[in-house]
Amino acid sequence: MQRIIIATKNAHKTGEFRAMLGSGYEVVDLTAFPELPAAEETGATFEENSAIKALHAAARFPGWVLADDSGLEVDALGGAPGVISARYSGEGATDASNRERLIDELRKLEGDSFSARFRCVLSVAEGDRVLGTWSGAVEGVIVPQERGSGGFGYDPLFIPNGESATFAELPGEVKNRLSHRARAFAAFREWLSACECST
Ligand code: ITT
Repeated sequence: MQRIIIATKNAHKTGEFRAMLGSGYEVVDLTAFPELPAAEETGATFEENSAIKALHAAARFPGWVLADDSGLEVDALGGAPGVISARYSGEGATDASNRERLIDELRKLEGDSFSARFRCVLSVAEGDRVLGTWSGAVEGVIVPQERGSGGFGYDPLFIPNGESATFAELPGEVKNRLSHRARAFAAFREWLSACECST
């Protein structure tokens, strides 16, 4: 069985990668290494933070590591929360407190649905080198009331274009087909199958 290290402490992301990879892979994330300090996400873009996380883990583990930096951009908020999606509500932020802040910000505006997209940038690093970077996005709208209990993060507020349900209401298989992460991951897999290398 092939082993893949995902440089994340977000078990929801790992679960989605595990589902997208299918059987045949042993997927390990950083929750298995609680002593490992978190990478400092000081980048101004998803690309920079994805590379920071991949290199931070690759310095500590042999072989390849895959990192995911992702977030939500709401047009009416000038692209916020963007790269600070995980920390939108400040110190001690949780998914619930971040959603609450987003709803508060949107209630200050006119309208009841707001164009938005999720973005994901994946990086693979080995040692001190980033071997590749792949991006994916999914367009949709944000509604300012929570719907559904699946997924994580902003999923209960996000309806992807072409659907009438939020990512938290849609089955996981649907999210894992349409999502920003699925799209970035498909690009990564295409690269993987073209390059004569293995993890
Ligand atoms: P790691 O850095 O350990 O990977 P993290 O959750 O802090 O975990 P990010 O810095 O990439 O990861 O922040 C991503 C945030 O964007 C995440 O906490 C969610 O709030 C949001 N997000 C990303 N992908 C999402 C998705 O598929 N569904 C809902 N929200 C998502």
